[in-house]
Amino acid sequence: MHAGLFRSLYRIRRVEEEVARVYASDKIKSPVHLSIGQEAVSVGVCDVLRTDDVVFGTYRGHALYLAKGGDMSAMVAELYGKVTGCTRGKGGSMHLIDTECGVMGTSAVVGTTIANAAGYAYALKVRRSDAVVASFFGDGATEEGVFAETLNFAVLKRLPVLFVCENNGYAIHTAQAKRQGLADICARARAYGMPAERLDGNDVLTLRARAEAAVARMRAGAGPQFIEATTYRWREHVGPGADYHLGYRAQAECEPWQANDSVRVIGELLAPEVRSMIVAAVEREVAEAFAYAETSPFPHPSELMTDIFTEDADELAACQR
Ligand SMILES: Cc1ncc(C[n+]2csc(CCOP(=O)(O)OP(=O)(O)O)c2C)c(N)n1
Ligand SMILES: [Mg+2]
Repeated sequence: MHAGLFRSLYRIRRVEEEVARVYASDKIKSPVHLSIGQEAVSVGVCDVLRTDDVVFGTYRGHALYLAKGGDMSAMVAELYGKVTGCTRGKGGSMHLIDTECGVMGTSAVVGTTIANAAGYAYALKVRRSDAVVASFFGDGATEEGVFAETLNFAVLKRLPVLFVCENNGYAIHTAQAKRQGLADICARARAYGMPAERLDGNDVLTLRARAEAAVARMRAGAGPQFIEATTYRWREHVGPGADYHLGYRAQAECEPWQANDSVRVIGELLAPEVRSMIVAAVEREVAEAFAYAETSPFPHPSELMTDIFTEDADELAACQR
């Protein structure tokens, strides 16, 4: 189990470090919201999900997409805007999807996928499936109306949704305590009638165990469950660099998180030769993913008007003119 968790954590860390490294070249045609430092939340939860369980997430979605089994080459090609990307180069970093392995979508619009997750869970319930849905969102998303409405509905209908709040303490540059009258997200979840627990988002083993228990309860029909994972974003809100010079947070705040880095902690549980083999395989995979993105073509201009949602033939014809 430790080897699998380390592999999953390390490949997310390394591909994002590469994204950050090549970003200045302007080959990546998309804003990037990096998960570096937050990987363990996606990895701990997704490790207990089946392929037919699904996840919905946010623009900070590289970790979730990869942890749930999304194809790395298709992700990097998507960031490059290439036709081999997971949305054929049309979505970019903020709109990753791989339905084959249950990554149903991520969105730039804060809070939207919380309701999408409940809708999918409702469909599962109607079909009497025992699959479950995990909905990932940030602490800022809990201030959106859709959060309140969805939690209420999920409890009412006993929907199999595991709500996972990745609480990194900030929405862009504003700390949680400056935004929330009651800075206790679990208390708000409990008020709607679901069990909720706050966990250390660096502690991938505890997260995994608690997610496993929550998923088992949902498969048995217990209805929605809530995990708040405390974590920390090491890089700037959007972009490849650090942002401590902006003054809204101090670098010292990050140091305890870095000292307890989940990638290193889990890696140290492995025999050195096992760790080296995983590291070498991941380095190859990352290099191949970037080579694939570099050499893939851009979409043909004729794709500009494909995959557009309109049932109105006149409107479509107008778009194509
Ligand atoms: C509906 C909506 N409102 C505002 C924004 C602008 N916005 C983009 S990211 C963000 C912060 C969200 O913070 P959080 O949910 O904590 O996620 P994090 O970026 O910390 O992962 C905001 C307000 C948006 N994209 N969508
Ligand atoms: Mg946040």
